[in-house]
Amino acid sequence: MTYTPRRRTLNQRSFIIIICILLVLLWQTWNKRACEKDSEELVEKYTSSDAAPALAPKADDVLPCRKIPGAEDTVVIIKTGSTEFVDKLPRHLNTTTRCYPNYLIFSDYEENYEGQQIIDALQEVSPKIKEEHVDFELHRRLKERGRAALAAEELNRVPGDPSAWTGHTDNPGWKLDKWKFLPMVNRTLVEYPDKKWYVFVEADTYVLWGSLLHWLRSMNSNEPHYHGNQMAIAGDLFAHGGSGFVVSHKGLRMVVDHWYEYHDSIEQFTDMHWAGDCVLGKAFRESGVPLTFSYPVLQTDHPGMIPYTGSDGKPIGDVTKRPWCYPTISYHHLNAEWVEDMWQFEQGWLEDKDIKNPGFLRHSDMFKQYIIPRMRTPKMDWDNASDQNEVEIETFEDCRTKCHSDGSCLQYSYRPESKICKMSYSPKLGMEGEGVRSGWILERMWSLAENMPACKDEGFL
Ligand SMILES: *[C@@H]1O[C@H](CO)[C@@H](O)[C@H](O)[C@H]1NC(C)=O
Ligand SMILES: *[C@@H]1O[C@H](CO)[C@@H](O)[C@H](O)[C@H]1NC(C)=O
Ligand SMILES: CC(=O)N[C@H]1CO[C@H](CO)[C@@H](O)[C@@H]1O
Repeated sequence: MTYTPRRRTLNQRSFIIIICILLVLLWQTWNKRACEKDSEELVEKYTSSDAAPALAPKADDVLPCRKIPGAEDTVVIIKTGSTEFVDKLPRHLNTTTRCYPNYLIFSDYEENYEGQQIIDALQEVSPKIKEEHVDFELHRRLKERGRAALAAEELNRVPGDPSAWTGHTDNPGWKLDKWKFLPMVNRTLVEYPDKKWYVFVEADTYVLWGSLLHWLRSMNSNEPHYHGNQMAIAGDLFAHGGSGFVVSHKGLRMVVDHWYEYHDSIEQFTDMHWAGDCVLGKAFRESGVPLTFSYPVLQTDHPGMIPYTGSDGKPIGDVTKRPWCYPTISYHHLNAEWVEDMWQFEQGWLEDKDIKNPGFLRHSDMFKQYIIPRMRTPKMDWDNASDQNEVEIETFEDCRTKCHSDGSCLQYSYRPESKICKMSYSPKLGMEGEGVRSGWILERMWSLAENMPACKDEGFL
């Protein structure tokens, strides 16, 4: 099958649909965003901020992923923060960034980390704000004393702690985050003034590089493009930062010009706002760069949490937006182990491909090639996201039997402490979850995959 990428236009019918989606998104946003934004944490193992001499580039040009057409024309920009840095960034440096001929890393503290230059995204914020604003307390501390300045409670996260995946707005790293976006975008154009595509991600985002480049090859970077997973806060549409967003050269130029002109008022708006990706989205709109809605190609969530079907196990009602049929490019909320796992998977996927045209992955491919093989039965300390038909039962085995005897049950989870058995009619891999044991019925997963109605012309957006 070949897919002709098509651009979405807003006719009246889809306008009504979009309004509905917006209302739902707005609701979700207010409910979730406040506590969902990336947590910024640090593990004690961080040792020093001593600048190491720059290392010679690693021999990465042998990796097939570097040779996919379009790689040279694309810059990946990773935004992180000092409080989550050690937990999340090093893994990217030995996996994902090895595939990127061009990339930049922005944080809230400038340093040379094992040969990797980290840019302080806040460098261009107005001096008065940096010196006086309460949000910059952490930034001032870092500047003065380096990472040793991070307080114990800013470091006390255990890797894999699920609560850390949902973030907390009182984290000083989070308060700084919203200020990073426009200066980062501005600096990116300074560092790479003539690339075609700029892809902005966070340290817990995973991008399927082959799929991404396939998508970019179908678009014209001389047009103003800003593609992202659409969200709205108080009527301002924007691309969700954690899902990653894509900007063409033309689009970047336009927003940077806008920033140059409206620097002060944008900073004032940033001060009143809490979401930097939203502030940036507004700047894109005001500079004349439209947002292209990119759900479900770009995802806000973890690969284990993608809803491949409705909660009843049936194909999702809105057949024009079944993730099942769409290409997939990004996921969010991945810890370092997942980043590595996805990267290894993608390298394997590329292995037997023609590197000049490796094609792309759909969500349905991911389900069959990535998700099902990881549903190894049963897993301890793993929450399979089963959430239906809760019952109290004596043992894990009883829970398993109960699921098997219900023809629609696909998976189950058991919490020995509370003796709660949960089942689910929709397939999800889930993720790490302490004190939960999970199981899946693989034959049923496979037959669900085989019985999905054929896809139509879902392509890139
Ligand atoms: C990356 O580093 C981690 C931690 O040191 C290691 O476990 C992993 O095997 C490395 N991955 C690759 C692809 O080199
Ligand atoms: C954007 O970057 C340029 C080049 O470094 C710099 O001169 C300019 O001040 C920056 N713009 C703003 C608004 O900070
Ligand atoms: C990841 C996830 O959604 N897990 C759900 C699975 O079930 C537990 C209860 O066992 C829920 O609290 C979780 O939300």
